[in-house]
Amino acid sequence: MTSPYLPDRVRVIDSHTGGEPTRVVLDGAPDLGPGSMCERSERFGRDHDAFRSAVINEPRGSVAVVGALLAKPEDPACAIGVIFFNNVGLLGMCGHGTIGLAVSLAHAGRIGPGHHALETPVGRVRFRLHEDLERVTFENIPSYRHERAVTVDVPGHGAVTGDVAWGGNWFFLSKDHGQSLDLQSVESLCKFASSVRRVLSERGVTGAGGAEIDHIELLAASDTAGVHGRCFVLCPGGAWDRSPCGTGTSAKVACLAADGDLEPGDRWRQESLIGSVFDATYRVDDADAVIPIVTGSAWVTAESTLLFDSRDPLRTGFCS
Ligand code: PYC
Repeated sequence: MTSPYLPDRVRVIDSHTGGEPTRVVLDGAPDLGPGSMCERSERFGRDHDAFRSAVINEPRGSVAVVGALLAKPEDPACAIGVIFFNNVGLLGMCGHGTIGLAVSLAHAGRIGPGHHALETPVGRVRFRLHEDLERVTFENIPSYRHERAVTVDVPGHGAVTGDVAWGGNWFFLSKDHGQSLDLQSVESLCKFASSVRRVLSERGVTGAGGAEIDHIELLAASDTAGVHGRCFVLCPGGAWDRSPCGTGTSAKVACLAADGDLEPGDRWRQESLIGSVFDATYRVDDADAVIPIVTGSAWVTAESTLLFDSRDPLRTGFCS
């Protein structure tokens, strides 16, 4: 058996977007060979899981961190290619990660303010880094509601109704959950949302083409002036999103648009459990698809070199 690819050192830049961390891998990434970003992402997931885990998991990372692996874009319209990953696997797209990536690349002197295009495994994402080098506005991939008002019976809770929507990841979005969306309740929110996810899977409720719904988004009204909604998002590896979740905000915008509750250009401001806010709107493209446009801010928290000593029994990380 060949030993997994893991260099001795990997340089990273860490940031947080509304409290949710992103770790951009600057060097030391495995060679993923030729092909589309989607093919290379599959190769990364299949052949380099040890690298993913080593960079993102404890003891060098945590369950909340999302990694961004830079990869040469295939799409000539894109100057940057990226594969997002987390504590348990890969993400199609990541909104807070896109904002963190943009601010981190600016910090590293690789991009300046202005318009850029990013190739992700699920499509092209355009973004604008604002002059303050903190704010980023990204235009997500086409987002849509797949199923409206799906009701499942969650043991110990009863009927829970929500929509299934795509915003770059698959979401079940519910306003009808009976939970209190505050920081003190985070443990019970995680348990509740995990039960919802399990029941959806058991009942065969999926995204398009049988795709697993791996994000659960609970929504409520916000008490903050000028903010339209508050959310809790459970991510695939059991972590909760400290930010308002860029792909989750996109999925919400797609549902609002489908219900006729948000017109193109109107604003939807969504806050997280810790009060960080994403400002969203959308446009309709030539194919009549909803293109969510999301703005948030990120700050760099560290420039570091991760060290992987071959004698360290935990060099490939662990997930608690
Ligand atoms: O911001 O899209 C997002 C996201 C997905 C998972 C964690 N954050």
